[in-house]
Amino acid sequence: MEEQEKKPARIIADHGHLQRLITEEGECWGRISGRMRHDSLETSLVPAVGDWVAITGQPGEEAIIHNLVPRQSRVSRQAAGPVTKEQLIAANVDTLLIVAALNHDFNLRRLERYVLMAWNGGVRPVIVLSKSDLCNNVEEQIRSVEGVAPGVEVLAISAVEDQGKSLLERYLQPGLTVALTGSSGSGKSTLVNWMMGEDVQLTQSVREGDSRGRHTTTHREMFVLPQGAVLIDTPGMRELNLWDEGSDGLSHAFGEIEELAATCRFLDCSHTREAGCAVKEAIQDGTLDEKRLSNYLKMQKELQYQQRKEEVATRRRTASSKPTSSRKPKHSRSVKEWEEA
Ligand SMILES: Nc1nc2c(ncn2[C@@H]2O[C@H](COP(=O)(O)OP(=O)(O)OP(=O)(O)O)[C@@H](O)[C@H]2O)c(=O)[nH]1
Ligand SMILES: [Zn+2]
Repeated sequence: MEEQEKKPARIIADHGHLQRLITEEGECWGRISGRMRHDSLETSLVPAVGDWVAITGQPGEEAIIHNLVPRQSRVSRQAAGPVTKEQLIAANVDTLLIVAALNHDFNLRRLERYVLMAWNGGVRPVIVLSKSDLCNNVEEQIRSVEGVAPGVEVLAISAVEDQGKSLLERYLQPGLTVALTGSSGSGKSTLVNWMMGEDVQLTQSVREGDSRGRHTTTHREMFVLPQGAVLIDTPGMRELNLWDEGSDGLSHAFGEIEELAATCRFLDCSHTREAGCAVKEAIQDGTLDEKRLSNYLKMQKELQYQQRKEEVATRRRTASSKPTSSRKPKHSRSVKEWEEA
């Protein structure tokens, strides 16, 4: 058989056995080649939304996906369930827009977790406080969020009053990819429609008036914005268990705590009861919030736990030569409903 020329494509939706692709010639469906599927058992490299791939096929036909281009960055969490593995939410993302509504008591600890997820995957986080029209102390709220996200831009917008769009422009230039995340009801779909300048995504208020119910509505995942950037609207997350591929997100997200920790008297200080603990001193003199420290310690523990589980799995795999897909942790842990925490 004649060797077909491979062409680049990007995955715009993941339907499991079929992938929706965008190519130079337009959109088409694609299927992962048998070879690639076989290899993915070893590598866990399964294409996700945002991935660049090499395909063959004629326009108008179903394409075959042969290779995955190495990822520049990733938005990912730990998959729910007993097996320690990554769940990739979006690949090749420049900026993660973390949306939180100003009319609710937004949870600073949850924002810290989203920020850490971004840094862990090599993605720049930006916090977008939505519905500013429903809040009368916007500046104060921005300051309090900035306090838990050093080095992260925090901005306020209102889609209803068309406020703040210009603040987002720098993340929306051609060639860039932005992803959207945040709690249900924070205004993500409204933000997509507002940025697109037309109703492309169904918002909660529309869905509620829809007799077919919210679960039957289709949800598009990728858009090309008028500004030129590609926008990925990620599916809602009820829980966010962290995943780190070694990007050291903690030192990005909690840099000031790690700097303090470096000056503790003991190298292995746990910052709980040791003498000469600079972190505890900072809490006593009010420069560090105790809740921020405990969230840091909690997430650090989660990531260490992930690492240990992976090490155990690797050792077992080498012992039994099992494929990656059957990596089992020593102990399984039920996932928390962190949204409600
Ligand atoms: N006042 C005001 N309401 C808004 C604004 N943006 C969104 N809303 C309302 O907030 C509600 C939730 O908005 P959605 O855009 O559906 O929220 P979502 O984050 O996409 O929700 P999920 O799809 O469930 O994840 C809707 O009733 C919107 O009309 C805003 O800027 N101001
Ligand atoms: Zn200490």
